[in-house]
Amino acid sequence: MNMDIVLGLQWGDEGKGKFIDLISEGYDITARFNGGANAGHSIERNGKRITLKSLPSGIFMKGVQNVIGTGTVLDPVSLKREILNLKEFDGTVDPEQNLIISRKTHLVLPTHRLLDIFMEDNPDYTTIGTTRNGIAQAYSNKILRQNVRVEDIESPDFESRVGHILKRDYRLLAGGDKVLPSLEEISMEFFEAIEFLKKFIRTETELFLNVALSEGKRILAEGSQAAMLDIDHGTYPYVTSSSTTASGGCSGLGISPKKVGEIFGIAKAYCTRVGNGMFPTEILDDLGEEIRNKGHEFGSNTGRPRRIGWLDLPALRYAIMINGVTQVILTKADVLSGMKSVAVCTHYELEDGNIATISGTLPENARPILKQMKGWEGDITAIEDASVLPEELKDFLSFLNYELGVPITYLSTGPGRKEILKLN
Ligand code: 2SA
Ligand code: MG
Repeated sequence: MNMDIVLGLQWGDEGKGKFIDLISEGYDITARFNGGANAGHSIERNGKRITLKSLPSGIFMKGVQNVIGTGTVLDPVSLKREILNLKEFDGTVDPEQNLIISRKTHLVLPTHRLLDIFMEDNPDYTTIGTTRNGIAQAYSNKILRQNVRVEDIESPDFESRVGHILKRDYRLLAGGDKVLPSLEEISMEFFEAIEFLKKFIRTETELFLNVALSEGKRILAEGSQAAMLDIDHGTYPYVTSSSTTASGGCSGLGISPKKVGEIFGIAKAYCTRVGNGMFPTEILDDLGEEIRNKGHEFGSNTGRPRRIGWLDLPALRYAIMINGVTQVILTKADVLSGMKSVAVCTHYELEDGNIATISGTLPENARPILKQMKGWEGDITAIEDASVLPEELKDFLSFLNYELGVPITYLSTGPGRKEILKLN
């Protein structure tokens, strides 16, 4: 059996949660391979919405095992809050039975979060526009080989090791002008959350997942953030600190690339981005505001307004290339309904007169070239048969199919759980 991967192709918030929710019934295991509490995967249950942060989307399903993989970073305080919230939202969920955490996952410490805020607000550092969850600080301490992992919580010297790191970090933080919570306060909250974490299964998930594959079980790897936020291949430095791409799925879970099956790439019919960084097709006038409001484009955890832009084909082709995407899922076309025309960036014109049709960065002084396409009218959310979609939307889809060279297999037609159409 193979592992399939779902990932975002733009700057996040493409609607990964909804698609995963649709297909996860066909899988035995869903697994997170990157990121942590910075993610926000929105899922609808019984007409109500919930945003998952560190938990995989199959957590609602009894028969599905949910893995928090080695490539993620885990904030015990945030996880505790997330699980308690989830139980309140749906009394039937039981993560003690169907959540499996990698022993090798690195922990996010309370000072990682405080250092993230400190660096974001300090003019001596580049402001990235992070979610302020301490993600970069946890990953960088992992790379420095100075951090603690889930397996360490059983060690008799865990408290003293963490205590040492917290004290050391507090000395760094003392240089800032922020009023800090007391060390005792954050330590207590952290160690209480560690006790809570002990209720859940912790194991060598590499082994668990590979054995599962050999037994014919189906795994869905669930990417967080998106290709253009990848630490290596994204728009550095305005990226997150993990490997968000398909190869990150393999390294983050310990699965061979030979065992990967489908790679589902999720893209919105327009683009959004939160945080700083290049955004060639950004719409800076009232239209951007209109799309933001219509599409509810605000950070699902932080509430930050998302920047809006036209669909960027050079960036999308690049994301499809580096991920080896086999199917594209297009979301939020309904948000553009009723517009007279819809634009798509087909290529960039470079300063030297050359053009770029595929690019992971906007070269200095390049100009995005927009193609105007006829917009579509009417409410498409109720449509259950692709053949009756408005002709202009069909043209838009065929244009994208042709330009991307990968089939668009699903079209999300509205925010609701069922509002998604299988194409062909
Ligand atoms: P971080 O916190 O260190 O990972 O931030 C670094 C950059 O990565 C971006 N980033 C995101 N972009 C979109 N959505 C994200 N998740 C949440 C959501 C965000 C929220 O689903 O809405 O609630 O605001 C996410 N996580 C990280 C971030 O904006 C920085 O550009
Ligand atoms: Mg999100």
